[in-house]
Amino acid sequence: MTRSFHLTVPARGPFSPDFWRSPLRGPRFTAVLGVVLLAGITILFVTGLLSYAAYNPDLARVNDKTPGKGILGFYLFSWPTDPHWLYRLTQGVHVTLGLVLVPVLLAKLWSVVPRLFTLPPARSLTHALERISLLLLVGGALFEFTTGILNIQLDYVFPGSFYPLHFYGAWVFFGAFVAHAVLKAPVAFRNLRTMRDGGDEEADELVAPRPGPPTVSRRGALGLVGGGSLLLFATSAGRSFDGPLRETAVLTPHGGPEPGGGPGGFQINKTAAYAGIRAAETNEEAWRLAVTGPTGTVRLGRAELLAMPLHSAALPIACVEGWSTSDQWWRGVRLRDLAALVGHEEPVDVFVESLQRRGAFRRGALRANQVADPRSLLALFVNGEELTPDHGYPARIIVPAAPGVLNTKWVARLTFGEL
Ligand SMILES: Nc1nc2c(c(=O)[nH]1)N[C@H]1C(S)=C(S)[C@@H](COP(=O)(O)O)O[C@H]1N2
Ligand SMILES: [Mo]
Repeated sequence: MTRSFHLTVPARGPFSPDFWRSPLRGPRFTAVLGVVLLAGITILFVTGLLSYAAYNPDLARVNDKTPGKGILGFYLFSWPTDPHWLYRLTQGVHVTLGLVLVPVLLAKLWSVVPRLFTLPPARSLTHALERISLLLLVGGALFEFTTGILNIQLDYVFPGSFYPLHFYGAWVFFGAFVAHAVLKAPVAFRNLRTMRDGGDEEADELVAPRPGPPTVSRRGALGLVGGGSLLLFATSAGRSFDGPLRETAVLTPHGGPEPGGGPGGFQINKTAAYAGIRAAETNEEAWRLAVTGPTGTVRLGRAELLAMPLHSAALPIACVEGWSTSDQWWRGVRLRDLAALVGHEEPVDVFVESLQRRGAFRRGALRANQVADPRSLLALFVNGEELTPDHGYPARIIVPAAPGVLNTKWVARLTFGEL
């Protein structure tokens, strides 16, 4: 009588339905949280893919070396330079929404945890497949949220490897998420409809057979989750603004040290000291910018750059970590003028190298459409004064709508057209 084996042996501990007593659990509670996650995680996935495209990962393996991203990079496109706040928006949404969804995700996992303990582990092949996909779903969610939060909180715990981890993880997670949504969305929406119409809750294995006394109503529990999300929003959204609003972002570090006041008084990511930039290599006598193109290499000191036509552009810094500044007034030489100086009249890519010798951001590459934009500058001034050492003196890149990481500071060399 093997067939009835699991029915006759009483299940113990978390495997027993009686172990889970909360009267909150049920298909409706799970459905509300599930529908919020359906919308939220879809936005996270799309803005995440956009962020990856904005990073220009297919540029000569300079910006990103994720191996085998080939197939997964099928959608990559030239990131536009308009509107100039585009990355500020998409990445602000990605990071802020990711934080705000944490209480919803935790509540959702809590609401379905009894399902982890069903016996027998698999009733059939389809049931086995469904459970494996759930492992990928739960594991993928925990992995993506953890790596994302570590990246913004602890300042690149896995420098360089964060991108491939978060990128591959996102595809595994989203694959499992889509399968799960296709299977469960009809049930979830049916439950929400009967709830709206005041009908009874269906019998479901999520409902505790012998529930304990309630300590909080379902509405109250959802309120707690929503309150938690609101609190996270209120303490992190300020990272996308300057001035007093940024002070409200108490939960999340916003880049490097406090920037202080004055023209350079906006967020600093890595200081010159941290990057190992010495004044002896940036002063007027020592510093020469090397610009290379088909006609050869020219070396320009600051005085020669100042003698070229100077242009201004109001542009923000928008970091992959989700923080951003409002528009700052940059002034400097157009990248396309520097390209023309070494023989490129047509738009071309550029490879940018910094004086910085260590760290992930000492070099980067920009696409032709970014070089061509008249607002893309090798900036020498910000907000009416010389760049401060921490903002990249003697010269830095600033490009509209590009992620902050591409705005290389302390530029030493520009190589046009060889990517
Ligand atoms: N050489 C160099 N350039 C760099 C960085 C760096 O660490 N080294 N950080 C980048 C990143 S990640 C960001 S968000 C911006 C921050 O610029 P800011 O410090 O002037 O705000 O600079 C970028 N340029
Ligand atoms: Mo950044």
